[in-house]
Amino acid sequence: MELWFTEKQTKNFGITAKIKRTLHTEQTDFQKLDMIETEEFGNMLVLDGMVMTTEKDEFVYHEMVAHVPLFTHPNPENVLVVGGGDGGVIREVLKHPSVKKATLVEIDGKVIEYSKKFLPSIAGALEDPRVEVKVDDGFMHIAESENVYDVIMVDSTEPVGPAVNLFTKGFYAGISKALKEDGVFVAQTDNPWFTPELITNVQRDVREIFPITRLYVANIPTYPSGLWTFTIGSKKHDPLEVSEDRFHDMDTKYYTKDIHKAAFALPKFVADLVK
Ligand code: AG3
Repeated sequence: MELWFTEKQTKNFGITAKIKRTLHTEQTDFQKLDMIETEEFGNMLVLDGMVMTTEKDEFVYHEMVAHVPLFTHPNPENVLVVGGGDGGVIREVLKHPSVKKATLVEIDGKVIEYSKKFLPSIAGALEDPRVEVKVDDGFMHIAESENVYDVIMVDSTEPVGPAVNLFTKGFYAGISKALKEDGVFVAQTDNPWFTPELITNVQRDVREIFPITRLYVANIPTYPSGLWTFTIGSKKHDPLEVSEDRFHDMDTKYYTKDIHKAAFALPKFVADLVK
């Protein structure tokens, strides 16, 4: 019998993948966790029915969350990832030689545990000595941090369930306080086809707190609509003004210095959301 997994991305539309086998299913303290081996995208982490990452296309999201803010900052040494328990963003962060310490604050220890088990090419970096892993509430961690981080990345789930707080203006204000005076932050902000208001609202809130606020996009086939957005807030450094000599070679599959610039060129209907 053929088994298929469907994420209902909206009430009326979904994405479907043929299942080879289910590797793990569990209701954690925070969410339903499924690890599925799919025919097309390799192992896939699903939380509350939503695709979080797959072995085949994870590199796009993880590279674009990490490298855009890290190349924007001239010397990122102390970096925080909120969420991202699969370890993909941390793996990319560690490619920057300037980074001395990377802290991961993930609320759900089970995400870390099963990513290490079934997504080793993504989660392996969590064992690096520069990494500190905290199983804790990212919102609280931010509230308690002041003037410590150069770059903060918010690799959250959708603004339902455990991540609701991570899409509030209070959280962005906390991030600003947790950053040093020339800090940069980025958050994944969903897609312009099914959640346009979210993009507009986050942009409005971040703009009230950070002098430089911008939106960029990447193509991620397993996420709703395939066109994903990221909102960047920066105190001093403009991601569009990174000098050529700051880019250096890096082992990536999506991010390049041309993509860094091109990602900020928005289709008109997306640009209209953040006018
Ligand atoms: N975090 C953002 C995933 C959002 C996908 N949404 C959905 N499938 N409805 C991904 C975590 C990867 N490190």
